Amino acid sequence: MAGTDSGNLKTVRLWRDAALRARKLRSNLRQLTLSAAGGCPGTDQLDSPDAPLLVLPANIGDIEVLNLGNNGLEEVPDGLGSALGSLRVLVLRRNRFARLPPAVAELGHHLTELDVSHNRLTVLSAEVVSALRELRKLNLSHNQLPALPAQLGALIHLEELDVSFNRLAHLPDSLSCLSRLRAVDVDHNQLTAFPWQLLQLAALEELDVSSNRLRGLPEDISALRALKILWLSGTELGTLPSGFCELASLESLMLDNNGLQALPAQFSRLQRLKMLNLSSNLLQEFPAALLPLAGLEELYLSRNQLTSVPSLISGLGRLLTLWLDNNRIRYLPDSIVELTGLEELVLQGNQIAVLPDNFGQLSRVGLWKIKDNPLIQPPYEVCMKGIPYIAAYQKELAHSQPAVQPRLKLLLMGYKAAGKTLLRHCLTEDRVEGNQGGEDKKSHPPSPPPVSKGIEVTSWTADASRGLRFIVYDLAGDDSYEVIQPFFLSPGALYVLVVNLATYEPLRFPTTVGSFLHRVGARVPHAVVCIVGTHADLCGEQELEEKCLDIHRQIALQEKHDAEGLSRLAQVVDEALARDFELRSASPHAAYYGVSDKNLRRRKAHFQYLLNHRLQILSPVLPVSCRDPRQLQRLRDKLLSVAEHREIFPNLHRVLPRSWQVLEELHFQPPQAQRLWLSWWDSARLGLQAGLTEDRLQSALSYLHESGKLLYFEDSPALKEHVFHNLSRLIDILNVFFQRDPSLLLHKLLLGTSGEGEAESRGESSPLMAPPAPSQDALRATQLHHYVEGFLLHGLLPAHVIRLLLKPHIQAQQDLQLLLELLEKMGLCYCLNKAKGKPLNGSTAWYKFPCYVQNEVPHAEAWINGTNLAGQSFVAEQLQIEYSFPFTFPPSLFARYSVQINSHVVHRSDGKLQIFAYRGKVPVVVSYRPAKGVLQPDTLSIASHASLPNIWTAWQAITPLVEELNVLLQEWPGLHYTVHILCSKCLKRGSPNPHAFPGELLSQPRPEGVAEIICPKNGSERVNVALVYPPTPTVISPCSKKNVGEKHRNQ
Ligand SMILES: Nc1nc2c(ncn2[C@@H]2O[C@H](COP(=O)(O)OP(=O)(O)OP(=O)(O)O)[C@@H](O)[C@H]2O)c(=O)[nH]1
Ligand SMILES: [Mg+2]
Repeated sequence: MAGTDSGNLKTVRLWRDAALRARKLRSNLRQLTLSAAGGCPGTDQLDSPDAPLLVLPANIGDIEVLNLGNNGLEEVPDGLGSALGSLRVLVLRRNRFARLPPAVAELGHHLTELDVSHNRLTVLSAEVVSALRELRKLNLSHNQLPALPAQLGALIHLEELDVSFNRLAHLPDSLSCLSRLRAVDVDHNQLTAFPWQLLQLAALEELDVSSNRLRGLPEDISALRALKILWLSGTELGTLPSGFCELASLESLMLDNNGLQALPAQFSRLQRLKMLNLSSNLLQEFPAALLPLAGLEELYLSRNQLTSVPSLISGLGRLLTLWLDNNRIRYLPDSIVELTGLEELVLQGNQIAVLPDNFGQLSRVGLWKIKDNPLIQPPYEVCMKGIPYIAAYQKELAHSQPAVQPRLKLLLMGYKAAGKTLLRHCLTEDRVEGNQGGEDKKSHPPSPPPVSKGIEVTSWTADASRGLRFIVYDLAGDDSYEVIQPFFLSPGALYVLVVNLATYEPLRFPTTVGSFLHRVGARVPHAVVCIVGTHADLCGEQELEEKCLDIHRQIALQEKHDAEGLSRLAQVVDEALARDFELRSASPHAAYYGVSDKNLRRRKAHFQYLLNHRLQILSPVLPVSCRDPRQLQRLRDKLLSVAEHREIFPNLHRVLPRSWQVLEELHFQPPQAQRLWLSWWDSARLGLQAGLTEDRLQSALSYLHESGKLLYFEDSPALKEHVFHNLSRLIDILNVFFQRDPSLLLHKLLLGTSGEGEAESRGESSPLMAPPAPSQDALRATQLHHYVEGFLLHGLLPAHVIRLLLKPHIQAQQDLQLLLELLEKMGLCYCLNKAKGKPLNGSTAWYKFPCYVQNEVPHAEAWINGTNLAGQSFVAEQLQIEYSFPFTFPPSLFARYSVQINSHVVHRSDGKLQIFAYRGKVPVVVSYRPAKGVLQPDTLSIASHASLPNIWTAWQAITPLVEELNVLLQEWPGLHYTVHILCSKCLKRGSPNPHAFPGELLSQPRPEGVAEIICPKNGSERVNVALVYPPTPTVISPCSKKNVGEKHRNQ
């Protein structure tokens, strides 16, 4: 019926009543359902030019219920009127009738129910209507009726009338004569005032007038004394007349999506009210008139402007459901815990920082939503887990001495040689580059650039007096680290984007600033970012000012461009939602053709989320010279003040339970401190020592992850079993592979081999080398050089060479195995010649690091049959799913994806931008096309082909790959991307710009009764439905986001 929310809120109870009613009327009747589908297999009834013919079987004179729904009919079968002498119920819904079939009039003297909904009626014939004099139930919804005939008033037995979703601007006067009407639906029409005719219907129990522009209600609405259910959603009401409060029978009332700022004082007279929906209004105060409504069971106040909840709310003792989300509520009254019957409590999107004590009393709450609140006590991680955890936390807090431990994760990001590392040293070691401050810079040129050590992490006690510590992550700027950087970006951190002002120029904004902001925003929506400009000593005063201003201006432009782009896209979704699903599915030209309301609402919600969680960029740009102690001090002070700002980092000052602190200490004590990582079980054991049961450990680990102390990827199925507490060792190991420097790699290998002889004598096998002998040194170096080359060109390394590289980190053979498994789980490499979990039987395992693959195209031999390498046309039908990324493409997504799909494919061959492989015997191609200017965004596509009868094999080949990409993309909750299914016909023709069907269709079942879809690019061409919809829908809608990466922030 009414708008989105009310759709959810039309409670089970209402539906159940309706279903019962329908069954009551139809019990024990002889029924017949006729369908044309069996007669003409494979025809597309909605689009075929000839309407199907239905033939009535003989001897149906005693049939009482006839269902002709869903047949694409324009006329009823011949002889219908005469053949059905006993018919009482006729269902004609979902056909193509433009008028009421005259034959219906012949049934008039015995027909009690008629359903002509979802047709194309533009007019009702007075003659047919007046013949239906026995009718009790009439459904005309979802047609195009501009008016109803006066003869409707002659149907004096009518009890239920549904004329919703038409174009009615008025109702006929005669309607007021239908004194037996119990239920009327006139929602979604074009009424401009409350129809006076309805006021005469004293028997009316259910009325839906939603989505009409009523703008007000008449005072004498009080006449509807029998009314139990009233829908007034989206009717542009600003106030309610006092007569409204006389509707003493009301049990369910929908007033959502109006402009109500208050309720009349007498509202409390509606004592029978059980369900009240006041969502999406303009209430600034909790209406006091609700407090005496002791019978209320469901109360919805979402999306208003409430700032508080009165403590008298505890008087609503029967409340089962309370929705208060998306208001401005800062705290809850202590008495709320007295609502012990509550089953649903929805509080997300408010300003709540502290929950009242004894929350555990609300133990019946099953639906609990609290995300998007600045929670401090209990901490966010605990609140997200639900009431029992909150209860346990509150209990512990009451019995232990809490500790405050302010600590913030700080990430230094930026283009290579921006000055991150020097800045980190100068800030954290209280040192000044060149010692002399800024005074005599001429005589002390900056020291030569040190070789970047890669990513580093250090702890910095920035303010000893307050005990404030930063855990500083220095994320090396070279492209080769892109694939591992995202692992370190987590919510709740302070991001410092470092820009070299000496080399900055406006044209370099996208590479040195813009892309980093996009990246952070895509990974950690709503992150807090400061921009620091280094090398200020090398710039003149005016130059400095101009460059800082330019950065500032371009950031604002980029933000504006992105936000406007998103708003426009959200608007298109809104427009699609405003149209009926049927209408949207009637033409493939329509935006979001065939996409279900549910998928559209999800998409809308995601746009809203993206718009509400833009980066928090703290301006202005802070210029600094690492040679000037005063400027460094100013920057330190600035970072401290940002960290201390309670609105920016409310979590920093929260009180933590003692057990969390003990847990942290235990992780960093020997012997576990030395280990590279702990398994989740090891951590759980430490948790028990600290007094944390297993179920409460998760929150503590999430806290340690967010505050930078360790890495714990609770949302990654592959990594959540590990707790990475030994950060510097983990990072050292990762750096080994991503320092793309041949001489350094060679050096490491040579160092690695130097102890080989000892290893041999201890009986460890070394497949690569014999014991060192001076004559073999040169040979060995050449061989190693060869491996290094292969690595940097093709990303290939054999296990024994990896072992040499990791020498310092490996004590035993199994260490290497564990490390290789870890690299695989992180999606950094895969084993070329080993099936998962199977031993290699002595042969050398080769590992492939896709981020190093340099060859432009894969070796084409692997790809045969119907090849489209050079754009020739295909013999078979081609399936292609295309993901496009209009704002930013996640760094190294292609390389990560390349690893992720390995378990699904065989005979693969990899290029820098393409992978050819097989799923069983079916070929698949994954291609990445980098952006070309603003008009052509980055795209990633997955394709396969097969003949039409076997097209399911191609779907089987690509569907798991699509699902895998959807999972990977959930690591980027702030990313906007679109998914499309490219038109096979266009692809076959070799069209450079094939039509794109919405990717949401992948997660929807094939529409019933549709065999072909017209391709809008070439209006007459029909695409088989099997080329657009997969045989079984995918589990995750490609465009929906679970926000997995941010789960504990957003559930
Ligand atoms: N004159 C001057 N030189 C600086 C300043 N900051 C950094 N440098 C120099 O700039 C060069 C690059 O600095 P790094 O700190 O290594 O840059 P980075 O951002 O860590 O680089 P990557 O680790 O490769 O991403 C070094 O030679 C630094 O000494 C500064 O404020 N003034
Ligand atoms: Mg550096």
